[in-house]
Parts: sequence; C-alpha cells; structure tokens
Amino acid sequence: MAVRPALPRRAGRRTNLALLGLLLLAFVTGGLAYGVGTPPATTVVVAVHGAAGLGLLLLVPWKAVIVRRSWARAANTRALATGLGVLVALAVLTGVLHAIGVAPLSMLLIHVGLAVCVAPFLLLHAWGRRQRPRRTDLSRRTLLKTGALVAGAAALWAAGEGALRLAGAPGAERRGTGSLEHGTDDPTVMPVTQWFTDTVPTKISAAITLVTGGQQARIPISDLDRGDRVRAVLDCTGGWYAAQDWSGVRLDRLLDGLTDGNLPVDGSVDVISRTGYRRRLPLRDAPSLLLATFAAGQPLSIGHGAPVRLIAPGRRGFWWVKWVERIEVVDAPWWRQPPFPLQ
Ligand code: HEM
Ligand SMILES: Nc1nc2c(c(=O)[nH]1)N[C@H]1C(S)=C(S)[C@@H](COP(=O)(O)O)O[C@H]1N2
Ligand SMILES: [Mo]
Repeated sequence: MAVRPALPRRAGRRTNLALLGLLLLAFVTGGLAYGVGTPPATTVVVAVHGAAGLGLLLLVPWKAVIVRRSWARAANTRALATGLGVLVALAVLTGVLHAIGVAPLSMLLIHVGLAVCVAPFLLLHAWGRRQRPRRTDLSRRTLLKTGALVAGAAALWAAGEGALRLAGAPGAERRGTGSLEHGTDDPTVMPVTQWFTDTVPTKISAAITLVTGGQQARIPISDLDRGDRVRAVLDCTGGWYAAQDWSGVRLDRLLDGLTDGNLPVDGSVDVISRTGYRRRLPLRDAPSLLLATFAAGQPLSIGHGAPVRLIAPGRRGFWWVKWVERIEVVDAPWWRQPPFPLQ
C-alpha cells in the first residue's frame, strides 16, 4: 500500500470544525464590536475578530483537499457549498479592504451585508454534516493543533497590522473599533448618517418635552445653550469616527431642574427623535450625557441633528439620537429594548 502524504490523510473533520469555530467567532465578535462601546474593550474584540477572519485563510490548503476529495460525491450540495465559500471569501476580502483604509466607507457595509448572507448558507451546510463529539476532540494532540491555529491566526493579524504601518496605509491609524478618522473638529466634513431607514426630517420643533414621574415640561431650544461642554468621539458602525467639542446642557442638570434635585437613581431615560427613532439609556449615565446644540462652536446642521442631539460619550454612534424632541424618565431597564435600533 502506498504511503500518502500527511496532508490529505489528516484533512477532514478537525479542519471543518476549526473552520466552523472561526466563522462563529467572527460572527460573535463582529456583532459585539458594535454592541461594546469603545476602546479598550472594543480593541480586543475587534482584534479577535480580525484574527478569526484571517485565520480562515490558514485552513485553505486543508480545506482544498477536502473539497477535491468530496467534489464528485457532493453533486447535490455543491451549489450551496460553493455559494458559502464564495460569500466567506468575499467577506474576508471586504473586511481586509476596509482595514487597509483606502476603500470607500461603504466597503464595511458591504462586509457586514455579506456576513449576514453567510449565516443561512453556513447553517444549511453545517446542519447536513452534523458531528458528534469524540473523545479525541479533547486529546493533547487536538489541543496542540488548536493552539497552533490560534497562534497562527494571531500572528497573521499582527503581520497585517505591521504591514499597514510599514506601508503607511490610512488603516494603520484606525481606531480600536476599526473606524477611520473623518471630520474631527470639522463637522461639515462628517458624513451625515442614518442608522437604517430613518430620514432627515423637514420640520423640527422649537422645544423639547421632558417627562418624569407625573411631571411634564416643555423647554424651548434656546434654553438648552447652557455652556456645558464635552469633547467626545462620534464613532459610527459604518466605519468612521470624528472627535468634536460639543456644547449644550448636561442631561442630569436639565432633569434636576424639573425634579428639584429628586431625580431617581435607578431607572432609565428614553431619548426620542422627532422621527420616532429612539434609544433608552441608564439614568445613572445622565451626568455624562449631553444635549448638544453646537459642534465645534457652530450650531448643529440639520443633517447632524439640529436643533438638538444626544452626545453619548463611550457609546457607538447609533446611541447619539438626532433631532431630539422628547425625553422620558422611565422605570423599565435600559436593556429592555432591541440591541440595535429598528429604523
Ligand atoms: C462570516 C463572518 C465574518 C468574517 C469571515 C469576517 C472577516 C473579517 C476580516 C478578515 C476582517 C479584516 C480584519 C483585519 O484585516 O484586521 C474584518 C473586519 C471587520 N469586520 Fe468582519 N467578518 C465577519 C463578520 C462580521 C460581522 C457580522 C460584522 C459586524 C456586524 C463585522 C464587522 C467588521 C468590522 C467592524 C471590521 C473592521 C475591523 C478592523 O478594521 O480591524 N464582521 N472582518
Ligand atoms: N434620529 C436619528 N438619530 C440618529 C440616527 C438615525 O438614523 N436617526 N443615526 C445614528 C447613527 S447610526 C449615527 S452614526 C449618528 C450619525 O450622526 P451624524 O449624521 O451627525 O454623523 O447619528 C445617530 N443618530
Ligand atoms: Mo452609525
């Protein structure tokens, strides 16, 4: 009997499980990168994301052997499997293109879109090939191989970061979230971004409504210029960020005025846009939240949320509600809402 080379014989179950593991890790860390606010936590999540995505490439030689071996047998499932492979390859490619920092910002949107399409393909593909755990899955040998894959993926990610720096690519400067700088200290350069289906309103009101307990008050916009300032980074999940000096009024100050300093410590605050877009935040964050009417010394433009928007330091852009019209103090916990806005 001829001795076959080591690579084809070993390629198989373990390679497939490793691919599945890396894909699941990429999904989880991709979603977490948007949920977890800011560096340093996001830096770790995003680095793991990059390493998991790039780690897929390390397994290509082994996977190629598996594909070649089973191609003839798999006539029925070939189309689905090919689609999965193409989508994953494109997801990795668009992720890397964004990270390099020269592609248009829409590249990241395409990346996430492709990744979302991967999910049903992966589910169908893997379901048809379900595996039972085996005792050897916990063997010393398997652990060593897993360790080697993790180390290889981390090294590949680090090499990528090093290459970006050596090449002086714009991506070398990206934030821990993976976002690229766009319009710091110049709001006119900042992209106007809606989360999903929301649109810039044409009519905006001259006052906001505050509701706490039984009380309700209407505050004219002109009353919101109280000179409270914060420098904070707006970091959109669309892949860009900008630091600005924002000014207006701190939310705790505004609410204290209405409750004579008896603002509850527990509870949440609903910040609601004229458009219906809304986010619920913990009330204990109120001292760090600002209702801003100015950015970089200029009144907000309508696209950026005029007359007043929320500034939520340490949170991703989708929390920074624009065109704020109503603020309600509520008992419901902040986490009782969809993790991402629906409009
Ligand atoms: C099939 C699943 C996915 C794969 C294989 C994948 C792969 C990748 C790769 C290879 C990179 C480039 C990393 C680098 O070069 O440093 C990347 C970047 C990125 N991905 Fe994904 N990804 C997936 C899903 C997602 C999802 C679901 C999201 C968000 C909801 C996401 C968000 C991001 C972000 C924000 C970056 C930029 C990070 C950076 O610049 O370092 N990805 N992805
Ligand atoms: N009402 C409303 N507020 C919103 C959004 C939206 O779609 N509707 N998008 C959010 C998102 S995803 C981001 S990144 C920032 C973008 O702010 P900008 O358009 O001023 O750059 O606004 C946030 N506030
Ligand atoms: Mo955003």
